[in-house]
Amino acid sequence: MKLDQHTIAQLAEHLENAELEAQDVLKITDDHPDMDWADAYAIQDAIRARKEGRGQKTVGLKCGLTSYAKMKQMGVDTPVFGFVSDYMARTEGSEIRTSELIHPKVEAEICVVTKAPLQGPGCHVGAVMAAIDFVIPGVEIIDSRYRDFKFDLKSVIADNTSASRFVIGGRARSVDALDLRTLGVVLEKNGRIVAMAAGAAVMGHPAAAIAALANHLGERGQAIPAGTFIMTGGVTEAIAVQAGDSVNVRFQDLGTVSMRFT
Ligand code: 0L1
Ligand code: MG
Repeated sequence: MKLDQHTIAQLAEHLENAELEAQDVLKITDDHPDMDWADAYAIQDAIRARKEGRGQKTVGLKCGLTSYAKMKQMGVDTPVFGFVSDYMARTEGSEIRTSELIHPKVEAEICVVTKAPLQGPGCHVGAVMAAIDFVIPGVEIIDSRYRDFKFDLKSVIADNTSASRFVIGGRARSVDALDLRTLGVVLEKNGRIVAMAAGAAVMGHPAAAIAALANHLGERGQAIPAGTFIMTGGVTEAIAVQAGDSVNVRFQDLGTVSMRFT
């Protein structure tokens, strides 16, 4: 690691304040060009500790930049990992207040809840499939804290991978009843189709994103506990939204997830 504990704590406070006050900031690598991947995740961990210290529960893990469309949109080739907190959750059909956000975008995501622990290294799609309790559709609302979405991967990781809000809807199904690779997703904004994809857009198989998460955590001596809610990453590129927009995402065999931005 290149940053000391004091700097990590300062950067965590800086980025969390940007999130909570909906104020954009410049990417942190401008002032800390030498920071490494461990520093980036340490800042994210410090943000998580700040939230948990205030009593906010961590309610899930997220994989980001896992689809080829999303990687192309952001010009990267590596997935990133973050967490979601209880206050970020919204129910199906909710109104999402844009005044609390900077420049939100929506992502359609195949999500799961696990029934067994997953431990890397060496975690693979088969191990993940055996550990999935059920599959449920979701929409993530990302909101990078960086001005004009100008960032690099380390800055994004430190910023908890732009996590902001998420909506779970539709219906939960057993993984045995689904083919996650061919599961179709159609994203509509204001009644018009703006993006579509199948589950295989996420690293060839959404379970591969979860295996990558388990292997990432395994390198840090951590595992994914049983009962964890996991978002596998947007199947298409992220779609910008603003007040007045309504979003409806149809997931094959899993129903619909809807929300309105006010
Ligand atoms: O969920 C995600 O795919 C995170 C992406 C982070 C970069 C962005 O804000 O687009
Ligand atoms: Mg996402």
